[in-house]
Amino acid sequence: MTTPTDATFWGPDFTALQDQDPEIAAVVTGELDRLRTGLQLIASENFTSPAVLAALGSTLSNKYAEGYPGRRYYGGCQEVDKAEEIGIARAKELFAAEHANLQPHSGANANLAAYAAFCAPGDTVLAMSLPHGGHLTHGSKVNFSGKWFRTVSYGVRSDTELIDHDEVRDLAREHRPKMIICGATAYPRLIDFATFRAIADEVGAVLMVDAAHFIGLVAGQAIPSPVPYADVVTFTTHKVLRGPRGGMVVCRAEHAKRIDKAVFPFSQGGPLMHAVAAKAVALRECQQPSFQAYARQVVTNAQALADGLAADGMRPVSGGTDTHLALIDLRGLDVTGAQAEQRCDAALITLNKNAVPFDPQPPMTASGIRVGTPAVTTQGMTEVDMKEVAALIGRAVRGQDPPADVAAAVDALVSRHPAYPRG
Ligand code: DSN
Repeated sequence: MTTPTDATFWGPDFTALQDQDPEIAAVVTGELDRLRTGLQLIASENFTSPAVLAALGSTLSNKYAEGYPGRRYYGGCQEVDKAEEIGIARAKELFAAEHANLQPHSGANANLAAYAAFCAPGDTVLAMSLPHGGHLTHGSKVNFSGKWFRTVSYGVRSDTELIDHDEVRDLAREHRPKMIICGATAYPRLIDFATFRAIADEVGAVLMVDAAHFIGLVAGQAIPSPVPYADVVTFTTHKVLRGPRGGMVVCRAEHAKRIDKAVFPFSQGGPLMHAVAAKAVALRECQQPSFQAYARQVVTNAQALADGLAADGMRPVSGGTDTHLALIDLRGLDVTGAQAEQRCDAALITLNKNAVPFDPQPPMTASGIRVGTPAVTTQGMTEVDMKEVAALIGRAVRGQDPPADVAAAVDALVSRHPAYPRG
């Protein structure tokens, strides 16, 4: 009988996968090779640690645990209870939050829970428009948020490309929303949470901050926290935060019960306890001083990358970045976002096409690209490397050099900073 301490039972056993399912094993190794050989510049991705991956690949995946620690609908939850309690305590400490819920399966689920906690179908919600950098769950017509709620959208100013707080205030006064959402997926600047709080207070709205993109920078104390201002903060755990794929909610104590009920039983069933445990592992990593240095370097790298691209004729929207991402308008090069994404892909540079504010192109074409530095910073790149990355993007986007030549230069760069170094 194998003891419970046997690594083959509690940790990822890749040999078993290779023996029993070579097809899927080949996908897993193929993806690892892809990560190791290219430049990963998608602003919402990162490289999790082996410790996070070990928790994800553990037998905690087997356990049903509907409910919350100490109040489950299944027996045998004594071990997974500990993981969730440890994770909740770490989240509360890290974010100076009164309450934390680690169960949302994703950022979209965390947002669904926030809507469910504070709004009823038909209520008005004021949020940033998707074409100006918002998110699908901030009122898109193809999403539950746009179908079940009356969404009023704000955007950025055409002259500064910064959030138009006058417009937010005017719309809030006119429409008296039940909830105001701030937070974005393609907005490179800091968000003025104090002003959003003041507007929410003036009209009696709940303030929800969707911090998915930047919560890792908050955890690393590289940018200000929304927690003191917001009624509820939702986020994903796999971006700068560098945890497993998933969602989380932190909120004021007065909202704790309604948030917990909105996650379970309203919108989810059994939590993914292997993911909850992996979130706890990531939160501990975020508590280390080295994570603060990492978060600061992510921002330094994004600024260096934006500067390098600007010097090469690619315009950063709003003139630069304060965060982990830059939104780049390519109209100066007469290249669309879709063309740029495809050309970069051929040169082993992974990034995404993205609409720029007031974009004349449809979303699947787009006039820009979004680049982010969470992953390249995890693999140890600095602002010096970002100059080279900017030059490689420029070569790829222009499409004049053979993609294989750019790819060879990419390979040389990433070989100096390997993702998931071989042991
Ligand atoms: N899809 C994520 C992003 O890339 O920003 C947001 O959910």
